[in-house]
Amino acid sequence: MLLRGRFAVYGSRREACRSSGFRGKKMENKTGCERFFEQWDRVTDMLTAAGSVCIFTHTSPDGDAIGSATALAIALHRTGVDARVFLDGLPSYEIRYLLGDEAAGLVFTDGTKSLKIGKNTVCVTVDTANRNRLDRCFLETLGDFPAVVKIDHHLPTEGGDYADFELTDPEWAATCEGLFPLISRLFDRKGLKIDYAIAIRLYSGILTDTGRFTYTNTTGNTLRTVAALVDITGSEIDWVAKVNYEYKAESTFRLIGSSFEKMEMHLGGRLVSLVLKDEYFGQARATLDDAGFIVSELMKVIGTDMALLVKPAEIVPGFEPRSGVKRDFKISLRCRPGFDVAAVGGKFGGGGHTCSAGATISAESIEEAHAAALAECVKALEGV
Ligand SMILES: [Mn+2]
Repeated sequence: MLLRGRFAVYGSRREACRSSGFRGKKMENKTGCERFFEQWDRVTDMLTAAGSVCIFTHTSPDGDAIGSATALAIALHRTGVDARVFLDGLPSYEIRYLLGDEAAGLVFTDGTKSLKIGKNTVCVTVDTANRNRLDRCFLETLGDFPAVVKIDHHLPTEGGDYADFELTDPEWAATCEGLFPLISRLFDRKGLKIDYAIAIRLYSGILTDTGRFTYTNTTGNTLRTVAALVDITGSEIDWVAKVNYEYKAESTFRLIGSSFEKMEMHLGGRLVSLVLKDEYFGQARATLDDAGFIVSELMKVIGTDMALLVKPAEIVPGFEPRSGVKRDFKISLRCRPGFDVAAVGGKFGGGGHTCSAGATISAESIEEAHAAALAECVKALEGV
């Protein structure tokens, strides 16, 4: 019943047929839009016919990842499809509201424990550019699905062609921006209307992936999409921005207190870096969740072109480096437009967007990981 074979439709600024793919009501180029929708119709027919649909997203999921996964699960569920989202653990606390209400019965946070793959179970990944961005436990199951569908907005990267069906457009500011016309199309065909539960999730994904509409990925289409979503949700959605950006746990403030004074400036202030050692978390009674927003704060220092944050992949209280024993450290990178931190992350097997990226570095000490990442940042800034 399910069709094997690669049916990728990429978006690209250079491809005329895609550049006007989803321009809301102003579709300048019908051919590109029709091609994309034809692919989507084919995919949704397959999903409807499938026994069940498993939705995965990337590791350390953000608002767009969880927003798009849960919005799609609810939408498919409404059309009578048994769709579930599988996560390897809970996402960070500020986006956990996306798992509530109508999504509650559709999301499983215990990795592959509840995952059952039948011969007609289709996998859909959202917001996941390449295979390695998936949690390892899900990566190993990809080959067991009769078909894999990818819906994404990242630029094509190495390891990105893991799906049988692909709907990718790098002009979408968020996967949620692309899901709005896709779900609208599906619902039109079924006589359904997008409601609050779906709209609030798509809004959350777009809000967070555009940094509250401040990043350069915010286009006219992004704002038209948001306008259509707010028509559905109503304007009483100020809480979404507050929950995502303003409210912080007490431990977060304590972590800021014990760490920010250790901030280092390099290249005359163009590069700012901060190393979050295990003991800072201990002193603040903080978790890695508390550090999630700090790299964006570093970019607020006037004169900064690039920011680097280094933290342990897991906190080890009382850690003492030992020669020859390595552990994992995570680097988070941000930069102003005109620079490319995705390339810096790529040097360490990571990646992301041009101005927002990350990677994991295996090293004996956090200082060693910091030095390695710093050297690549300096090269990127000096254009070496
Ligand atoms: Mn995204």
